[in-house]
Amino acid sequence: MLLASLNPAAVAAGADIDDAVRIDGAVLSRSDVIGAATSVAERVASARRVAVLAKPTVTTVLAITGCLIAGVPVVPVPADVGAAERRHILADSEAQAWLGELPDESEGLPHIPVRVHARSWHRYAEPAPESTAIIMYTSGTTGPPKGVPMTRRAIAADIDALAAAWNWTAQDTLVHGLPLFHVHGLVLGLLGSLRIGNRFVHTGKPTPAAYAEAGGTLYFGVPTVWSRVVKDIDAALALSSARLLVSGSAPLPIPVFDELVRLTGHAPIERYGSTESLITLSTTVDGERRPGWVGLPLTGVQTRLVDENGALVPRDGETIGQLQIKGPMVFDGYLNRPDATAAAFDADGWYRTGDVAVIDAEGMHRIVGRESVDLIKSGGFRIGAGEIETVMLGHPGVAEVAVVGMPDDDLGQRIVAFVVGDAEPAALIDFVAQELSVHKRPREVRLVQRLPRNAMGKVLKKELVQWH
Ligand code: MLC
Ligand code: AMP
Repeated sequence: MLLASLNPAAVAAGADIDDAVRIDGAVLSRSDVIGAATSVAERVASARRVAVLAKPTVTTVLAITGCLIAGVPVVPVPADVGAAERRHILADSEAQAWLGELPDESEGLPHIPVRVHARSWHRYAEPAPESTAIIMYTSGTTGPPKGVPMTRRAIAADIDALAAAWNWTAQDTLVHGLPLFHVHGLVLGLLGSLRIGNRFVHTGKPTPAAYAEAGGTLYFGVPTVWSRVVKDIDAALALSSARLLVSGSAPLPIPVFDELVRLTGHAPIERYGSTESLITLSTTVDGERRPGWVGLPLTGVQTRLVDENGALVPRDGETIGQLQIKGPMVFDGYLNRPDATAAAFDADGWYRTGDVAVIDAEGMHRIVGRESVDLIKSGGFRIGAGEIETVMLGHPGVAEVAVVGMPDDDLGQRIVAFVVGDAEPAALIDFVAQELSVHKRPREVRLVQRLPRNAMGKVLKKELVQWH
């Protein structure tokens, strides 16, 4: 069973807990989750695919869990989604209805409400391991986000591998305040908890104070969260009673790692992954936790480094290569995108992560960066420069635009748009927020006379980052 802790027979026989899920001021027992989510399952069972506006609420938890019980693929839509991105996700995924909360504009789809207090004790057969559980949208360097179908088998394999690496058990209380429309918050945080059977606390926002108050044993955060925690001494001290602090989704700066050790007494666990591959590398509960390094392959994972010609690169801890991965959690291909799928795998089935890394003789991995400057990580969100540029070029005040990720102490990278034109910067930022999503809007728009270009007319983005 994918969501193993939601086993109706075991819960009826006494394996219930009063506080399986805490979110948005509500507390659900394990039998509440089973009863209410099964009631959702009954309502969606005939749908082919449904969309869920994934705000951090009980409704979202029950909607997604209900789809997993019924075996209906669910499309989590970013809680802060804008119009163009919403239209794209709905059209591409062919979702047939909105389940749970409705967005501002339903795009003509029918609505299936989630009744938080309804209960059903119908028993569903477990869907096939190869069936699609979730279709999650993620940005590439160009074009609109691509759908990544995730099988139940991949999700189960990933959670089990992480449980082994972290000694994650039903005795844990897992705390995070991350979005429920990405791998980190949804697949690891929520589904991981419902599989393993630990208590799950969602703090709404991942603020240091909320983390400090939650009294967890296991905490998940993106590096921005941890860098804010170490600036809040009281919150950091409160986390010393935890068992494990885990960082992922973007590089954890070494000074933040060191400050966490100093203030909480915990060297954070670092782990690495992506929407396509789920989590594949991690340091372990009883192994070395080396600042700047993301650890060893999880159970079943193989990795290799290659150069531009596909030749293997030595594992000497110094030579940089393109990171490729195989493993039971890696996806099979993008939805409706055979071209992108073909580009993502080599002839032997290795997934090209797009990251460059080094591996040392012990098998420890360090992520050096991305192959492309056009894939930005800001606050742990993956954002395609091309996607923002396309939207901005649709604004009448923009003649040319180049979007880059500038180094930022808090966010890792900050989205900055260089624009040739006469648009008003604040209006342009709002325009992107309305079309794509709030977390994809540039932090800054800089109006310039011209963009630096090479002889072929291509914008020199690395120069743009360095000049400014
Ligand atoms: C933001 N603000 C702006 C702005 N951008 N104001 C004007 N112009 C802009 N361009 C405002 C916000 O609305 C907010 O206002 C305030 O500034 C602070 O915003 P912020 O700096 O963005 O902070 P916050 O909202 O707290 O977001 C930081 C964060 C968030 C860390 C909480 O980035 C986050 O949730 N990241 C998690 C991403 C994630 O889960 N990634 C996992 C991908 S899966 P106000 O008024 O609201 O305060 C993956 C796989 C793996 O990667 O390996 O895990
Ligand atoms: P996403 O699809 O949003 O999960 O983003 C995946 C990308 O995030 C990876 O390809 C990496 O570039 C980056 N990433 C994830 N975890 C880490 C990490 N621990 N260190 C550095 N980069 C990371």
